[in-house]
Amino acid sequence: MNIDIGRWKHVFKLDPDRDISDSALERVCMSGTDAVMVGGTTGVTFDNTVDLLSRIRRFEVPCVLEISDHDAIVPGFDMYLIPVVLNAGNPDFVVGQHHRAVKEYGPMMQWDQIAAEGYVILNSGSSAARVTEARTELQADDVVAYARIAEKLFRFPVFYVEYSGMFGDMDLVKRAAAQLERTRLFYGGGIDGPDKARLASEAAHTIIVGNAVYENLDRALETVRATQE
Ligand code: 1GP
Repeated sequence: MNIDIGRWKHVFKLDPDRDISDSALERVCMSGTDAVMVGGTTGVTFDNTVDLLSRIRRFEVPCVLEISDHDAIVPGFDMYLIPVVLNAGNPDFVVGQHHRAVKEYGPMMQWDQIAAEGYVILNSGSSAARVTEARTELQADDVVAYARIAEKLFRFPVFYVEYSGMFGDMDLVKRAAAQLERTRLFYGGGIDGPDKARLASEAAHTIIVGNAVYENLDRALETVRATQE
């Protein structure tokens, strides 16, 4: 499948470590979202990732894997997104894990299916911040600088502003997005219904909805239409 992340406005992120019923998964996959991203911070294994992929594959929606653990790299996704956490305190999340993965799988990697995401994690209370030891005390200027680094220095196709678990500062997101010419700004965190989806879509190029799928599916599904208005 030909994947064009430059056209995505809305993505659902599903966590292989969380339960989702067949009927809920069907509604997510048939929602009109641009893609389903599989990813999580903890408890992601090869087995639960394969299981979720095979269930999503009953539908036509593009399905991409955001790799968080190199033991859970599963073939068969349409694309692979590799986070590079620009504000990680632990250098393992900047390039260490990537080095180990490429050392092991380098010869068989299909680079045209792989894209890096320059991440900035801003919710200090999130597991992503804890695991990566992210330096979350950042001002808008800091995030703008990271956006420039992501696009101008590293030429990453994606700059991901991650507030996982809380709704973030949309002015900051807007300022970061305004720096970007080609790199796509993904925003994720606390989008629990159409109102926040609308606000986030006005600030970011692409919005990511995760937790709401598990907390209130009806409202999560309403976020798709909110990005298309
Ligand atoms: C998490 O950015 C995503 O990686 C989505 O965040 O779970 O808060 O929607 P939420």
